[in-house]
Amino acid sequence: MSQERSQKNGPSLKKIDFKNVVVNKPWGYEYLVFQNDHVAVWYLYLREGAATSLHCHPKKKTGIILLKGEAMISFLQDSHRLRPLSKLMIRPGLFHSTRAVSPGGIALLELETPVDKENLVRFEDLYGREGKSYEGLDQMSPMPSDAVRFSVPEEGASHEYSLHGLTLAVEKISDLSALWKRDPEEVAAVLDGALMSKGNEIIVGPGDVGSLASLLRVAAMFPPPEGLTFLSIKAQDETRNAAAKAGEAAARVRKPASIRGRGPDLGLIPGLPWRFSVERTLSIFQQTCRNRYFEFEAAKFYNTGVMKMPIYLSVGQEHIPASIASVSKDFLIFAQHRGHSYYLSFGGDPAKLADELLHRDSGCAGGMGGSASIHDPAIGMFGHSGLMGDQVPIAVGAALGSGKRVLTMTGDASVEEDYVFGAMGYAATKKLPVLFICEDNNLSILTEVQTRRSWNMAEVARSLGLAAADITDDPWLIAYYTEQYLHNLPAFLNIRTCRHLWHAGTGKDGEPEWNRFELFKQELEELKLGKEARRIEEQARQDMEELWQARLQRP
Ligand SMILES: Cc1ncc(C[n+]2csc(CCOP(=O)(O)OP(=O)(O)O)c2C)c(N)n1
Ligand SMILES: [Mg+2]
Repeated sequence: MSQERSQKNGPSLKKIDFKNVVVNKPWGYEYLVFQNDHVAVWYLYLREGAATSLHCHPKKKTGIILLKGEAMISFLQDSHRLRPLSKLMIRPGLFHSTRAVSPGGIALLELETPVDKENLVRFEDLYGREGKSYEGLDQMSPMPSDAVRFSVPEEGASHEYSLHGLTLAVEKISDLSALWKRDPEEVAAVLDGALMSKGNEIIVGPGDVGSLASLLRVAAMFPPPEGLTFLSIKAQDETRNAAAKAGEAAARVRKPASIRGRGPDLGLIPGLPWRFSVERTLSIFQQTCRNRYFEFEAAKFYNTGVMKMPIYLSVGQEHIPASIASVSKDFLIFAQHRGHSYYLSFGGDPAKLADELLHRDSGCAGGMGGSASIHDPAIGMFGHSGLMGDQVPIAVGAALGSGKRVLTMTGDASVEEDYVFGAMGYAATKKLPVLFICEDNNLSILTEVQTRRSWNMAEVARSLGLAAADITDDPWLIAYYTEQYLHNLPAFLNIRTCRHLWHAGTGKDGEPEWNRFELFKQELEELKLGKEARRIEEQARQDMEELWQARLQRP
């Protein structure tokens, strides 16, 4: 294999002296900053929006330290957002890709152990390099004179470097106890020496990256027999102050999750949006926008009098099914009167929904259901009868009879019906695969929850034996719970939300308690996805405007 590769790419990589070259990549560049017999340290720069291939090193472990900008690191199944000075270890064989998500691009250090540039398997690549090996000589240029190069100091001394508002130091030390006075948040990466077990096995060795505090904790019990050479990284004071200010600003926007009760923060998990991939976040937002603008267009035409039946719009709540459907669309669906966004999110055809509201034969229920009874066997969605809450026992019966996974949605009022409790209890007893969603907009037409009942539905569901949570309508939080609960059905999710328009019809009673659509967009700005979000919203608005125009032009 390596012979074949050296024939195609020129000399074997083992013969190239990486100390003197910069390797140009389609995403930016990288160069070697340090190498000894155990570990190679590379400096990588990625342009904004660029990404490394989804690749692995079957025989190498990789330590990553983010120095500048915000990165998204993706694995086969999940992604994590990183900010400086994030650090992580990637085991041999783990596929990963790093993407620059901040405007100035990102800079990072990668530690590879053992040193072997040929040990690379590319799986997916934005630049057509799938299955190809490391770059050849034609991609290399001379190292610039200002490039950082680490060198190892004398015992007890350190060599310091300044980079991206950080101080990096290579230190050689035999007695680590002197380091206890230092900031525990410093990053430490071992370059030489190791912490050894009593049985003489390496516990922490070259290429391992972590916090200085954890290194010292382990070293107190398992000291390095030969001392350590390690790289330490800490923020310079001005950088630290700027980060602290940014943190305070973020904390002002977001109240702590400990605030219980109805509100936009109930049950929020700090940092959750950063754990979602950009693609997934944007697809939830896109579906939300399509649902929302479908409703706005429907409202416009309702106001002209072309629709003869009442309309139940989901504006303010339209992102809830979008979030649930981002986890799985594999459900039979039993919603109630406020069901347009369920139909659209779970794969319903918007043209058929518009036709249904216009009472046409071509509607999803042949024009006979209307807004309150959206029905389409094509996507496994069953129309509501009008008797509040009766969709719940019917949904449980469907799960029992079909063995399929079922989603049933109620409001905070319909969930109060006695047959809902019996059906939930039966689902718990028979362990039926039903996800019960309550869109708790605090209103039964105009009557608030607190004037109707003193109990909490999530507690009732828990007492019946279901997994249950009472949360705000944050889109990431809904997706998170849906994902958790899919492995633990039956389960109940009470989602506190706000209806922005009248119970039936298109009027407005005033400002909603909170505006989740605006909060969603604010969070997207914080995630640096504002530009993409604006494009998606505008596209959805246009699509829905055109769709409704086209429906109305038909006879
Ligand atoms: C058994 C029954 N009682 C009363 C009604 C009249 N009704 C229709 S919708 C509604 C309020 C529904 O509130 P909720 O379930 O919270 O859903 P939301 O409209 O808030 O989305 C009521 C009282 C009904 N259709 N069925
Ligand atoms: Mg309600």
